[in-house]
Amino acid sequence: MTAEAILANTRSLDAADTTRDPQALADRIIDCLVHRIGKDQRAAKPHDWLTAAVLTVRDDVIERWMTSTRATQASGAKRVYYLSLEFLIGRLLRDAIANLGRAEEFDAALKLLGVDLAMIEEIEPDAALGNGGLGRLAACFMESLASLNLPAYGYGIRYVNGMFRQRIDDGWQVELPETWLAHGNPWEFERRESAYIIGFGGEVVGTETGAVEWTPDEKIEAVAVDTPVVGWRGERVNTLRLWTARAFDPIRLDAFNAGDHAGALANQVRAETLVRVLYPADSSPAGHELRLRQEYFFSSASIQDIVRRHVQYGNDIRTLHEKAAIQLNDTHPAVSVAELMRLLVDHHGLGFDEAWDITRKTFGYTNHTLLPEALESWPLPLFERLLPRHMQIVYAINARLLKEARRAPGMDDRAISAISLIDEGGERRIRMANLAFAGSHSVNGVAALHTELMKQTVFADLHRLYPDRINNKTNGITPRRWLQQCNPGLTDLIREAIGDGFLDDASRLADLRPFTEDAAFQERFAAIKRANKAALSQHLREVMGVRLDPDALFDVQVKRIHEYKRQLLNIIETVALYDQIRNHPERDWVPRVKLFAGKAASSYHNAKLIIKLTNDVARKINADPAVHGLLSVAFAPNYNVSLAEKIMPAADLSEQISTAGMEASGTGNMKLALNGALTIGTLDGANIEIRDHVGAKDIVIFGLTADEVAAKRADGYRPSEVIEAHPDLNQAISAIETGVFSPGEPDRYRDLMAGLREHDWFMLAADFPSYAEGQREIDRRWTDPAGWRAATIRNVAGMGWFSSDRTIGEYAHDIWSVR
Ligand code: 26V
Repeated sequence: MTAEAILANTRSLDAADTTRDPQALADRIIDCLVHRIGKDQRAAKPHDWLTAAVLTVRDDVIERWMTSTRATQASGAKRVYYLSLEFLIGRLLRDAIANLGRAEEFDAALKLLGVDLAMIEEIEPDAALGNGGLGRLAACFMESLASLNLPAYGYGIRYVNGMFRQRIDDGWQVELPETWLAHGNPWEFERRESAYIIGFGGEVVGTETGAVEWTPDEKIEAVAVDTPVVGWRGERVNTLRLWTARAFDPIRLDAFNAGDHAGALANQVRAETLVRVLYPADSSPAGHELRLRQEYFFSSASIQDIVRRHVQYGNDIRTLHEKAAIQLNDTHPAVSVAELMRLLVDHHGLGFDEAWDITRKTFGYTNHTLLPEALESWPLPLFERLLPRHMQIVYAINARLLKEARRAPGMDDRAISAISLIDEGGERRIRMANLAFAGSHSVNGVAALHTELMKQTVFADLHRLYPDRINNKTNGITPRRWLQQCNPGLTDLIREAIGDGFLDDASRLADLRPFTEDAAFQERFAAIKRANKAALSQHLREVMGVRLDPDALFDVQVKRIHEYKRQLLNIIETVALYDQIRNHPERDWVPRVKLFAGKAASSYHNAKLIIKLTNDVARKINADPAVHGLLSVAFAPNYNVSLAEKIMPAADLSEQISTAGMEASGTGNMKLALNGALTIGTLDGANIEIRDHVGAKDIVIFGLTADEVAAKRADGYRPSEVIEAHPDLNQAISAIETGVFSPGEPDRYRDLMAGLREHDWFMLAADFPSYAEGQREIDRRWTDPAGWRAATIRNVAGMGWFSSDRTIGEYAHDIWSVR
């Protein structure tokens, strides 16, 4: 069949395969329940209904999936491969049925069976195979790739335990294992036929022919597990391929028969350990051997799979870059560069130079952070012990790179050592960012400012050597999940106003602009926000017992807990506000709910202390009748994609208050603004571009710029002077450090506050006065409801550009050269 015929076939499927009759769909669900789950309708538990619904929709998805795959095969089109150690996909049922345009039909069918769709959606496990922004971006990208009808595969690891579940015990974070696979996973397909051997350790020897042979002393099998990714309107279904591990030699019978039962199964345990946990940190690499093993395991399996597919379709290995574009999501898969070189040279007999040329044309690398502690590097002895052949390849790449650098004008010894793949200062380490940079034809940042800072800081010398390589691709979010699915009320209102074209082309949201001053539209817009806030309040009342007044201003900061994100700035300002309200009860205070949520890396002491402080502050403020109805504070436990889907539509104010220069982009900032929150933020990451798109008067910007932060640091910043000059700030810090919020343990926050007074690395004190002023500006705007509503509607109208469809369109055109 020709590609056109296959595509035509896909279209005709639209009409053929989907029942639009709820009764017929209900019959199919029952059929699944009986024949595939083995349950009678009366005995079925909520989980059985969920599985039956998933299997039913999955059957329809499979047809499209196969058609998509066949069409790509037949056309010989170039494929995109997105390699990421994290995919924070969340729940999939609503996503699938909404993208197929069948949500109402499923709702009606389940109703006929006495089952509430919303209820079964709520019990679907939230697949949290990621930490935060980087992982969620990968998930949004997968959805946009399918929606833009681009043939793409995501490659990652099928962690048995994803992100930990966070419980708050007496205000402290407690980490519990998340068992998302406890009831099985009806979305996935294990592909035993797609398995690869992954080697570790051993020896490398030269053979008589001059070739090199690596004999690993440990082998683990990587087995593919596929999940379909449904694009908008179901046009294309792509594959998320996650690797699981199996022992190459699962049981050693000799050991077993000799009575060493544990020893006999050691290989299996070792293999399972590899995919057991997601590293629950988003900075400060632990430098653990297991993490490097994970990185190589998934890189090798993915690269082997990509090369096999290329060759299997009859292509010459020398044309790999014409048929495959591989994007490295941060440096976590950077060892893929050496792995592809190994396959090209050792297995396919290419010369080093030719292999290097193909490798560079194939890879692109995305950087997601400039934080020095998050830049990965591996101790050379560890790398060499685990991957001896790759070590040789890294040396060879480095020799070439440094030769080129030495020939370039103006490269002194300092520049050469900064460019080197090997950090020679102290214990020798391999710099994964330099390897990824050297091995790629494109290196991109994730927001305009971040990309500029990449050129000036971490990659300054590499950028001088390769001035055309760094480019910017500002992040985006999928408007299907982050507007249509999470905020159906607002979606319906927008559809009524401007039609539903905005779901295909988010830039059409700009058509909302004529409605900004329309009183009737404003009323309905506000009523939807009010309803979303009431729903969130109800949810938080059920999960944590708090009562939040939906008529108060919902001020939210939801993201990973990190000092650079400055949750502490928000808390200290909350304490200062609390003081002011008590000192001036006669003033007209705007009732506020301060909502926080986010996880702290388990080893990150200060981040965990900030969670405790938030809860200590919440307890005192919420119990104080003097501020009752005016100020309340809540820390919602276990922030994940599903909770984000409830919070984004209910927020009035979005806190994006990182120290300028430190947040690469942010994507929560986009989700909140798209759902009609105003932003209070610094000129950092994508906040700058959000300001440009929504208009400077509809965002509250405060604080130092990135340049000013750098200049202040260079000048010798003295936070104690700033603190003493601002009595509000000083008083709030004093209250916290003397135990006003922790009477049972008055010294609990002494060191944390001393850190502020002494060095304040994140410049919280420097930004406090303008932040507090920004918050009072927010209060003034809130007291003009029509003005507030107009501003939030203009925010929604301006956010179309932040669709991940736009971002992926740019990657496709500028980096991958795919249609
Ligand atoms: C580093 C490490 C170090 C080893 C342990 C595991 C681990 C996991 C992740 C990372 C890097 C995290 C970088 C990251 O998440 N960056 C965020 O990327 C978002 C998407 O581009 C962006 O919006 C955020 O601003 C940025 O912080």
